Amino acid sequence: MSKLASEPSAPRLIDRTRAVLARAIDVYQGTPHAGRLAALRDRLDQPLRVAVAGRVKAGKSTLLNALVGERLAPTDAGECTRIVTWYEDGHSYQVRAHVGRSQPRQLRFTRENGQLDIDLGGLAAEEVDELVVTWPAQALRAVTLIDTPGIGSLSESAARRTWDLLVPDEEETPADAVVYLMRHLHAGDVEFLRAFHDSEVSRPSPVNAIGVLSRADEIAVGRLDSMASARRVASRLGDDPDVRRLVQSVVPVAGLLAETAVTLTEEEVGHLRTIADLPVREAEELLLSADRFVSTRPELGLTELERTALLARFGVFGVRLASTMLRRKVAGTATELARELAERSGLNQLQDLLSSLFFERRDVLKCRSALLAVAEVVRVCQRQPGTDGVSAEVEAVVASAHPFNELRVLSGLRAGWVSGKAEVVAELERVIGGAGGATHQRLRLAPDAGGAELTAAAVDALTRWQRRAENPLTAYELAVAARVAVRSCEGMLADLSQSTY
Ligand SMILES: Nc1nc2c(ncn2[C@@H]2O[C@H](COP(=O)(O)OP(=O)(O)OP(=O)(O)O)[C@@H](O)[C@H]2O)c(=O)[nH]1
Ligand SMILES: [Mg+2]
Repeated sequence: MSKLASEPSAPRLIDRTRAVLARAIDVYQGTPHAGRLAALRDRLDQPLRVAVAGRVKAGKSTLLNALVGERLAPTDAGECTRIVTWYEDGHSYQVRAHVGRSQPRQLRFTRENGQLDIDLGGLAAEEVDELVVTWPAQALRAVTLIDTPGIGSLSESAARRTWDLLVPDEEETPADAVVYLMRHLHAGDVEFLRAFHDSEVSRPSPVNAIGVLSRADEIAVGRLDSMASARRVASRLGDDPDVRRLVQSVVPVAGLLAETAVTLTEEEVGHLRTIADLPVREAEELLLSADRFVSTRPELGLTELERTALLARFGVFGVRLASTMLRRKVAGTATELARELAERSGLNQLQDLLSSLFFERRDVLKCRSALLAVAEVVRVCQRQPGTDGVSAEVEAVVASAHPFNELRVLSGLRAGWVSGKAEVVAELERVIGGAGGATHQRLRLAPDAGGAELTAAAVDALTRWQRRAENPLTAYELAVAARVAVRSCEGMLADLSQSTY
């Protein structure tokens, strides 16, 4: 990541958060909260925790696999889909089950066709609080991913676990951010997201949630233009005021295709070539439906088993798209095909969004989680001497840290509390980091923009926002937001003056 991509004021916030934690650890030494506070301090140095949530069978585990680049999360009907499962980076491969307060148990696992299969060793899914899969994987270095059982699932206890993980009654939220999958928006989704955002630092806040319109290939029943339809639906959802209040953005992703793209095998490409070699019309007829694809043209050279396997990995849309791309020579090799499919599945766009909205803001999101948790300890420990001091420090950081002010303005904009001319509001949202925290994103410049260009644009923006902040005709809320934008511009200029080009 370039130097400019960091949050201008994040280091100060993280230092202040560390200081609050150090004081809290001191004050609550010897109390039952000491361990939890030490864990919170350590968490600041650990990867960001992102949960993948949504209704039953929304495609959560499949999408998680696409993000990791391996088929680790189970996507069948097995027991493990009902257990909250953490996927974290580490030096060795291991799976541990957390059961009550006892020591985590090591579990045995196997891999078949790239798919991880965990043996619960006689434990029932209901007994297990969570599974932790440690897996050396590049994608997990920056982020720990948490797979959750579907909300609204048949098993109430499984749904309850997801709820407890994301919206706990007492403890801190274990996840710093959430990718929320929706197939189409459901009343239950809105309720869930509201509860997730119901917290002190910014209420309600779309800052730590991204919406994914999942299983996007199914929206136009697998037709080749499915992704274009899905993009239209996602953009409508993203403009819906109810949705804008809850998630930052909604992107369509065909998760199954994405998962297959990142784990594509030469054998699968060989099978697709058999279909690509057919005359166009014959291939189209064969792919009219899943049934037809499996049971007609026995002379094709693909067994029923192979065809079923292709459908399970690609879906009808994926088989159609991939075979068309091979036929039209858009992709010649397995590597090229994988790249094209990943792009068209929407995976790359989601990854860009995760990078600019979550990873570049990771310090702010982690500090937010940590301070919320300390505030909770303070709330339940009113009698412990020193509590007042800790409480005052938490409040001071939460109220004054610039990144939190940016988040607050962002929430205000999303909730419609701050309003103004459309282009002014759009610029405000960008300047305070709503489209990503990097300087070029805030100034709407190309990623390779040079220092002089960035500086000139930052100075312009500073002047504009100073004028708006000071103009007596500016509405009160917008003037407050404009002062935050001024501070963001000053932060960018301070960063730019320290960067070397
Ligand atoms: N066509 C299509 N099928 C998908 C997609 N994503 C997932 N599926 C299929 O939908 C089923 C459920 O997928 P999962 O990834 O297990 O969904 P989940 O949300 O994790 O399900 P639970 O954990 O049981 O709630 C599987 O059969 C997947 O192959 C997609 O993008 N397109
Ligand atoms: Mg699942």
